[in-house]
Amino acid sequence: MPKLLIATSNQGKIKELEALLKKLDVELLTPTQMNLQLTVEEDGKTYQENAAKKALAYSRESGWLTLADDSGLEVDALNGAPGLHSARYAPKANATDADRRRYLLENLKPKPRPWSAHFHATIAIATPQGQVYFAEGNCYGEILPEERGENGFGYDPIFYFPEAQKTMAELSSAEKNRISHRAAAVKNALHVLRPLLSAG
Ligand code: ITT
Repeated sequence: MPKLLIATSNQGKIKELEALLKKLDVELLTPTQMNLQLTVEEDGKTYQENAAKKALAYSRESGWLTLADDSGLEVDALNGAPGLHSARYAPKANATDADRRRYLLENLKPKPRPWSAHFHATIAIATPQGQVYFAEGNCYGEILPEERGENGFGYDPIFYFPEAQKTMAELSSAEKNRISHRAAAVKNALHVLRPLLSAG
């Protein structure tokens, strides 16, 4: 069976990507399973640059076809922040997801509602030969002033998805995996992934 390394240290992403890639005939590898601990500096100016950096670093190190995800939350009233910096968006060191949600709400407080926003995901697929392919996905909604729901990760408890009338954290994982930015990006990546895996 062909193998695909998922180049992320974010457990929430791993869980979602495992479910989203289940229909492919592929054995998924994780950095932990492979004892890979790489530090990739995410200093790119775009999601593509950061996703490519992660995918190429892990692919080079492991020798396997590798998929990385660079994603973020873009809030219109904050001119697209936290965006590329979503994972590091909080003034204090060692901040948690909860700290980042609190900080975002503090910054939004003076702004008039509704606080429209979208999640973005860029997936990069790197081959051991060093080629990189990209796929993108978005999910549109609104930031709520208080948290709702226990599922998901990151900004999910404050991201309201109007079509379901629920926050991302109130959706089941199966529901989130039907509508999320990551689901859309994976869907767009399949036409590249399938031939790469069967050529593998
Ligand atoms: P890797 O780089 O190891 O993949 P990371 O968490 O640092 O893990 P990113 O640099 O891509 O990944 O940062 C994405 C951040 O955007 C993530 O940490 C969350 O804060 C937020 N985010 C992305 N997708 C999300 C989702 O589906 N739900 C909630 N928050 C999300």
